[in-house]
Amino acid sequence: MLYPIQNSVRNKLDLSGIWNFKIDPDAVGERDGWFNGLTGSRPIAVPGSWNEEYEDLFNYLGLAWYLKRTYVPSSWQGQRIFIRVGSANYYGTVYVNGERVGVHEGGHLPFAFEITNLVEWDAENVIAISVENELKPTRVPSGNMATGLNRFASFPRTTFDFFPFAGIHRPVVLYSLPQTYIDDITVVTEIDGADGIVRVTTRLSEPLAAQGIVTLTGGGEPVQAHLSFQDGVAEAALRVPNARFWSDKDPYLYDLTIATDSDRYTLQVGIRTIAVHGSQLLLNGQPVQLNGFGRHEDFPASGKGLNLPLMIKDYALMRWTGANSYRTSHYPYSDEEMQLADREGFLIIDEIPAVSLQFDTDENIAERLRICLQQIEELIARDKNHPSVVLWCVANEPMPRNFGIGAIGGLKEQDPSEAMGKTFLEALLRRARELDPTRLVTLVTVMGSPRSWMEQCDVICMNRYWGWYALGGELDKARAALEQELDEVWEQFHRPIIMTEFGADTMAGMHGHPNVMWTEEYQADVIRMHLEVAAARHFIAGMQVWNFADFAAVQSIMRVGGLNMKGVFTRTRAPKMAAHVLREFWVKQ
Ligand code: BDP
Repeated sequence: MLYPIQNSVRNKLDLSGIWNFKIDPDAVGERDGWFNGLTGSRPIAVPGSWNEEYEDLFNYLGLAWYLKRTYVPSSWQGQRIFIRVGSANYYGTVYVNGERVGVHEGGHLPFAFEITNLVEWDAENVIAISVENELKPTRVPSGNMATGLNRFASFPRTTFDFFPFAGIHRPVVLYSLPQTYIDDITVVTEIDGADGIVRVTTRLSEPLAAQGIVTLTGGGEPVQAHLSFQDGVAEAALRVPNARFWSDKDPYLYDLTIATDSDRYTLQVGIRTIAVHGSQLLLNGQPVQLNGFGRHEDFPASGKGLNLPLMIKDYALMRWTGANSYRTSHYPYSDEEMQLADREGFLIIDEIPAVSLQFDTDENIAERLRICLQQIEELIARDKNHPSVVLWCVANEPMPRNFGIGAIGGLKEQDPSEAMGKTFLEALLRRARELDPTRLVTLVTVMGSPRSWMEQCDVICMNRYWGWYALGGELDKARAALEQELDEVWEQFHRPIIMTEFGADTMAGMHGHPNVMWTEEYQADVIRMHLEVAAARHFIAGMQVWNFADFAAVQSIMRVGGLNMKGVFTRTRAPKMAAHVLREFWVKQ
């Protein structure tokens, strides 16, 4: 799915701003024609999460309506017009001038509908979007169901540890395209000595025979190839002599332009390869470490809404710690984040929203599998051309049925959901590999889950809380347990390991001597211990601290003030002591 751009042929109109808003707890809006206008509405920001904007809506996850009136520029007449929603969490329905144009299920991924025949050219158009984020066992991620963690009752009843923010979280744009347009581009790069090879597959909106040109600019002489479309598809391979390869240290981007008789699209392209060799991850054939964080799209007032100044600040702070990588825990981040990662040289583990998958009833499992496969397809369609994305992650912490705090640190007996989970997870890994054989594929495991779930991963990704949920306060024992587990996993799989989570909740400003749990000193010690253990092991290919910043979780006895405080920065981005420890290890002098 190509990101809408403005150029000499294509147009876009960003509808971000203040919209009218009204909740619809009794779901009468469709019957009563709310798509034509909202009475008694209040203002709301798009993008944004309503839970952060209005105190009385903090816990509201039901149906709500957004409405905006806009002219469509008359210069767009004769073109095809689309509406695109960057993310509506969880279920969005779009109406244009009273017509229901489409629905989308699942948050954090964009969707678009053609609306050419519905546009009014001489009047304002009424755009309405209804969104609801009910927590249900059949959704991904799931909610309102029994889990091993229910004894720590939380509200709202998620199965996952972040606040289920609701709303339109990314921009809504109208865009125009020519009658026959470039519908999709897939770029695959290879390295041949000093040269780069850029393979480009382009698909038109119609299955036509046509001609075009692909041009790569940005390094010396432009490189061009002719495109001959058969049934709407054309392929070309460009050889770039003495190419400048994209990496975290030199994130060099070329411009790739496809031009046909009617359309034109420019994409930023990085020439790079990613592979696993023995215990190492290789970027352009050289060993690389993925050091950084698990993060969240989360901030006061904006919630999960796209927040551009925050994005810039977060990248600057990550750089300041010396990080070169993060995981989009626990859902795809915005298009704009991925573009910035390309430009700033971050190596991304790109994850679908499959957090805390449960293996309960056959019906629920079948439904979740359908949604996960859809999410993998949509994610890869959106992000396949980003050089920053090096790994697809198809699940975070799928939950063994016997999971419980008691089992953390060692689920020894056979879990009843092991076989079921393995079949499910391997179906996801397989699908991701089929759709993109050029990247690595993984899933992230929880402490105590069956090791067999890791078998088909290219890279082993482990979340481990030695020194926090297990052996808290006993860092010597925690170190020994961590060392033993890492060594065992290496012995079993002989594949690179990335610790995708480790850390400790920490109340900023709380200090202690001795360094007890929750103090800044304790978090600094936990992180130092992990980085030392990793440094002594050749098979560790990355260390990602949980979490970059404190973030909104649900209310529970585990989460002071409703926050997960494992951030090395506070929610408003002040560093804790641990941030300085990261600099000691990661900032190369
Ligand atoms: C892991 C989850 C993450 C949580 C973290 C924690 O992957 O979402 O926030 O633990 O408990 O289980 O802090």
